[in-house]
Amino acid sequence: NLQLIKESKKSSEKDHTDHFLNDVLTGLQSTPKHLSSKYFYDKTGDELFQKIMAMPEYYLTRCELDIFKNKTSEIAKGIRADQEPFDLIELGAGDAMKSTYLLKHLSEIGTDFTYMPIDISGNILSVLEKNLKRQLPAIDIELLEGEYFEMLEKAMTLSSRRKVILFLGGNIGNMSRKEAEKFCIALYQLLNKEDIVLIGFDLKKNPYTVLNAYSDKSGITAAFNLNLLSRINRELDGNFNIADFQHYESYDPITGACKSFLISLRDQKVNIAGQLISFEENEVIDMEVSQKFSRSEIRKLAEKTGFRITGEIADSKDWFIDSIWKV
Ligand code: AVI
Repeated sequence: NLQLIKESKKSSEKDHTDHFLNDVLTGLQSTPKHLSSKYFYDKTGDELFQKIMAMPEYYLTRCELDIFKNKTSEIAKGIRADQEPFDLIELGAGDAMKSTYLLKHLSEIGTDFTYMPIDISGNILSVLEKNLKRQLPAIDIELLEGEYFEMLEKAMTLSSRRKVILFLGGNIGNMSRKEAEKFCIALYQLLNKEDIVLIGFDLKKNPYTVLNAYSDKSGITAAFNLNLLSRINRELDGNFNIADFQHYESYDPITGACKSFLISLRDQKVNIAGQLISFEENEVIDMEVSQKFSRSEIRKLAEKTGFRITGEIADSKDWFIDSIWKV
């Protein structure tokens, strides 16, 4: 009852590198300069993100864990676990630490479902597989290794059962407003009438609480950002001098945008795969947005992209919500 399905050959390692190089050069040749935080997660980045999730300042993971641990039956009700059998698809499942609580509950109440975690990292999927085999040997699992939409399309062809999509962790906050809308519309177009989506949103809260979560004194978030420059050095033959860049975090409590930048500490030229990129002293690279939402902003996003909100589960502090949407 376990299967691994990978991306088709057309997405080979070389294609990934070409894509990465192209995005990096386009981003650094733009004004203002930018890089995509989706590239944060190589092996070192994965490890740094694990450390971030364990930091006392980084409340997001603990809040959503609170929901999955303590409000599991509410989630089960929200996704209509007592109705027809379904495929439970998790986008960017990672080690599935939070969703394991739901899987355990669903199997205890005798739900008929197949768990389909999607992740770009084969490494983390094998960790997940090992954990689940040990903890929940009886559930059906299809591991889907690849990009979200490519694997979602694959999942749609694997069975005709209704789909429940989990998109946890506040990952939607790492998209710009436009990207988030495009993502939701694409999801809406792919899904059918009976399908359900559960999305994790980090709520607007005391601005200091937000800012502190992304500007920790231990410097882990700084290292997480700077690791992308090291990754460019490693994988794209770059020669960034990491000590010449400094992390800067900002939070705008009105728009809810928490943003990460790297500041160039001097005039410098960096070579990436033979291309020279010039930086002025104090010029910044826009690295990441971690968008915070109000409930009305979540409602607008759902309505604008065709969905209907059918439920909402908050943690005990009311800092984070899992919002349940129906097609
Ligand atoms: C994965 N994502 C939801 C994290 C966030 O909170 O935006 C990534 C992160 N960046 C800095 N710290 C954590």
